[in-house]
Amino acid sequence: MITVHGVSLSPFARKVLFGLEHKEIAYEQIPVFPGDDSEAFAAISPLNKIPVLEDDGFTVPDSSIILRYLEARFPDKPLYPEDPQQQATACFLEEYADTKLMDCCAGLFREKFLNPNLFQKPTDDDVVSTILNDTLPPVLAYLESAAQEDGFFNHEHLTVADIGITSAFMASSYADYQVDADAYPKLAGYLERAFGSTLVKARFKQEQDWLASMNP
Ligand SMILES: N[C@@H](CCC(=O)N[C@@H](CS)C(=O)NCC(=O)O)C(=O)O
Repeated sequence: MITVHGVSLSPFARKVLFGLEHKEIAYEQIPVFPGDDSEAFAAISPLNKIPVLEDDGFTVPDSSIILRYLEARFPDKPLYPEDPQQQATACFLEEYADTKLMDCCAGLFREKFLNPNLFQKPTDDDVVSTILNDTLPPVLAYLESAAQEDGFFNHEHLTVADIGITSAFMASSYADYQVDADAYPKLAGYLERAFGSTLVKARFKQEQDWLASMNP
């Protein structure tokens, strides 16, 4: 049995859940929160971060490494292009989404959703303004230059690039952030297609159900 350790609203746990759901692999989830300092969690997550994947007693941390593991273990419905250059590009886009893009999207998510709704802390408007005006625009410009006009982000089938990029923008959607379609038409069009997909709709639904169970 496959088990994911990590809460669904973590953008990195979300990447793994996407991978499993795309490949139609049954899994269980243990909702470990970020910052869990238990000995049991430290034993399976040396960097003390979620997510961790468990497969019949074998454990592997880090969303990108987990997706690689899932691909090797369950090759059907591949997440990586076969062509080496296209594969490298998809992996780089995943890395870019996990770092540059995630810093912005997770910052908006933390300031505008987590802090006021779950942590009873006010939104820091200066942080939000710095992200929106300074940090995010060059990231959006790069993604606009890399996006396809149609279909998936930059390949004929869904890849880890789609998973990373969509997962980050799902985080910022909780902060009511939307990409400006006039300024970034290819990226906004891509996100409209991605957010309209069955995979993403089902993921949002599971996250909403989990949130509702936290605040009955
Ligand atoms: N590179 C890691 C990043 C994972 C990560 O940063 N997870 C966050 C939650 S979204 C976390 O556990 N943070 C806790 C901490 O840094 O102490 C991955 O891709 O899985």
